[in-house]
Amino acid sequence: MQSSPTPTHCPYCALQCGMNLTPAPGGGAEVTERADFPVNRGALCGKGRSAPAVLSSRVRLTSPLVRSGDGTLVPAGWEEALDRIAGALARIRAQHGPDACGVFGGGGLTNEKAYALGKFARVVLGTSQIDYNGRFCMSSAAAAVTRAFGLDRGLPFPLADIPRTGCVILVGSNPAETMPPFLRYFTELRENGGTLVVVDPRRTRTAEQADLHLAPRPGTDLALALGLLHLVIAEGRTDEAYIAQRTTGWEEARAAAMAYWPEYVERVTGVPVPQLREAVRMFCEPASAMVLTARGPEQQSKGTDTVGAWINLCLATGRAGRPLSGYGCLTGQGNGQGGREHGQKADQLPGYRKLTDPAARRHVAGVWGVDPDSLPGPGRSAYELLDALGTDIRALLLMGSNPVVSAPRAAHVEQRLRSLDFLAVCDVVLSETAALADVVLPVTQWAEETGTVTSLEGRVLLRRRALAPPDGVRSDLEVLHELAARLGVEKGFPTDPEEVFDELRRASAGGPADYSGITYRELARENGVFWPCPAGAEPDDPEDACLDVYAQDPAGDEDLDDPEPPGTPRLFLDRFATEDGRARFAPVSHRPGAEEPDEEYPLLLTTGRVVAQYQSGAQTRRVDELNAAAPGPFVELHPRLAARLGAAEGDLLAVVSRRGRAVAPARITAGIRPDTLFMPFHWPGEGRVNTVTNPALDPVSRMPEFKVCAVRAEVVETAADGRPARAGSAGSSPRPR
Ligand SMILES: Nc1nc2c(c(=O)[nH]1)N[C@H]1C(S)=C(S)[C@@H](COP(=O)(O)OP(=O)(O)OC[C@H]3O[C@@H](n4cnc5c(=O)[nH]c(N)nc54)[C@H](O)[C@@H]3O)O[C@H]1N2
Ligand SMILES: Nc1nc2c(c(=O)[nH]1)N[C@H]1C(S)=C(S)[C@@H](COP(=O)(O)OP(=O)(O)OC[C@H]3O[C@@H](n4cnc5c(=O)[nH]c(N)nc54)[C@H](O)[C@@H]3O)O[C@H]1N2
Ligand code: SF4
Ligand SMILES: [Mo]
Repeated sequence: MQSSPTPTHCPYCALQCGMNLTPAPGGGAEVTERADFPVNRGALCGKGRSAPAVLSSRVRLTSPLVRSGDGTLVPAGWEEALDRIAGALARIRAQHGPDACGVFGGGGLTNEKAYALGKFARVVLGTSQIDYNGRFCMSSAAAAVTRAFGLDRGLPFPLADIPRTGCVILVGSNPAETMPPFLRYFTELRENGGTLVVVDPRRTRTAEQADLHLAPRPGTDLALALGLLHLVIAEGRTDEAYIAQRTTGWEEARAAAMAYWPEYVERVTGVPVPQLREAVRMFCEPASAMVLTARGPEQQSKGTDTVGAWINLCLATGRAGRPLSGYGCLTGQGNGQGGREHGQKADQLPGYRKLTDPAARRHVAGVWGVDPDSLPGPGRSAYELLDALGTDIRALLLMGSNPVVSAPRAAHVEQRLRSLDFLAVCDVVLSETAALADVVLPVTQWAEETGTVTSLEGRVLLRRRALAPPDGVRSDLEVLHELAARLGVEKGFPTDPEEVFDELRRASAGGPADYSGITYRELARENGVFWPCPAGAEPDDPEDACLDVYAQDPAGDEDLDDPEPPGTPRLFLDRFATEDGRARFAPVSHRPGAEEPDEEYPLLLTTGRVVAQYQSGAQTRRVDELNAAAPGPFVELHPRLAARLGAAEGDLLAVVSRRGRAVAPARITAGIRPDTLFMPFHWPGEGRVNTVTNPALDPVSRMPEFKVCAVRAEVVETAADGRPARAGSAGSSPRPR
């Protein structure tokens, strides 16, 4: 009998494209189009289409592994593996105290898993040492948005608003590679007469679609945004009435921007003055406009201030908290939004509550049935936690990340992981990090388990179980349940995701990210619910589950292709979520990157993504068709720089920083600045760019500077004959052009 398709969502990025999944007769599953989900209308990128390949037991783990006497990982039973983990955590906690046990989570985990992991750390282990890979992803935007608007939801409006605004400035985001189905929103924007401005040091496939492409030197977006604000002021384009009614802090922000004369900004950023003026004109002339940022301006040691400067530009021109206008951050991971709301972050309790807030501690401790005083305080941020492994943190439980490939200064992080007394990893595959563990637990994944994720729009979605997992694997929730029981906490860690979600609803009730009005029943009926969604009178009544009172269509009665979904699609239209309801300007000034080029390291390196690989590649490097499309790392560089280095297409280049070196073939393109190299970060080994990257942290968000560091480059082998080259490094011995 043919099984019927299950409507669900892609396991990868934050767009959370809808898809239908049908179990295949011989095992595995088939992806088919799900046209009713409005965000992607059936379109998928190659990763989504090929996602079932990672369900196959040929590429995944189906048995726990334990480190044997001779140092190798060998298959073991679940009881033995769980006993070993619980035993090690109990022993290390008894010897060194609860903070000697660390926990590291991921923004790909469902809301239920992220919630349970945070609760496990605080209630079972009693440790403050928990953080997650989302710190590497969106924390600077989250910090800036919280500071400005009082509430962090990546996009405060639905994607459906984008084609109807007048202009979008897209800063350091490359959706042509990172979210292909999202591009149609920009195509429609331009068809409707709106304009697209792309800010990226590279002429990406996204930049090629723009009306205007600004190519700043990496790490100078802060100066760029200040320069645009300067021009807005100089040209009299500020919205004084809006500033007076809806904001505070303008005078200081204004004074700071006055120092950023166009000619000075051109010198710092490399963006010509006429282009600055053109960007301001495009942004200010239409009735509405948006700024969207992604990792380009955020993954900097000044990411929080940089996003603050872009928000300032929106506030000064009255383009926030108004219909079809606003600032938004494009979250990255599948549950990048929900993963940052429910307690796996170092300083946070569920519902986006602060761990330092006594009322929040009382509320959540009440839901958990523990003494508020027993909850630990805030712990270290992701990189700082990884850097402390083997010192005061002796054991680590890791779920949903592969830092050996993805963390900055990765060789050092790898060495820290090796220096632990005990490492346990839950994963679906033997990732480079799992390969270092003392115990590896094989877990179920997206298609095999039910759970919720919150997409980049703030849309809470139900991912349904579509097929049975292979024998030998268990869910992350079962793992936490079993470990909690072994560590003396018998209750409070249910294995049924809906039960966990119902507890999450209560824990989040009244918090900034309020999910209390959202139920599995409603999610099963709807194409998602936008938070905040406080409970109605009868939260379990589907008619009433989420009061629809916040939903508003800004353009009145227009026919939306996405009929207004329940919850709160649009935030801040009446007031911002700050105490006085006003948005706050950030008084920011530009500062250089943590590491600027010098004689020894004369070039800038920036990093990012290609369409066919996902993140550390743990999943996508196991899919043949994706490897065929993107087989390995490369170094993108400009023809002029290539000539100076004596490098031809395909020559092996060593890219060297103060942290180490990565080696990959040259890919020569005129679409990159001549002072900048670009490498994607999806691969381990010799081509691992994170061996080179700088872990300098933003002082507020503690996000590392993945997008800027100083390097030199040299040819180590020519493609033509495979012989080592004699070429020197750029800056030291330039070759004739
Ligand atoms: N194929 C694929 N898709 C993905 C992912 C993946 O790994 N692979 N990951 C998902 C996740 S978790 C995330 S966070 C998103 C990330 O999505 P994006 O932010 O779109 O991805 P990146 O390639 O990291 O960076 C975007 C752009 O920033 C530019 N950039 C570099 N330095 C600077 C700078 O100093 N200033 C500016 N303005 N731009 C700069 C780069 O050239 C790059 O084109 O993608 C999601 N989607
Ligand atoms: N140089 C450079 N480095 C970067 C970035 C960059 O732009 N440049 N970007 C940063 C960003 S934005 C991010 S988000 C990080 C991401 O980097 P990572 O945190 O390494 O992300 P993934 O590769 O997605 O790792 C997820 C792991 O969890 C496993 N997994 C998947 N689903 C589940 C599940 O349900 N349960 C469990 N237990 N495991 C699961 C996967 O198999 C995989 O091994 O990389 C950061 N690193
Ligand atoms: S764009 Fe993102 S969510 Fe959509 S199919 Fe590709 S990886 Fe999946
Ligand atoms: Mo990310």
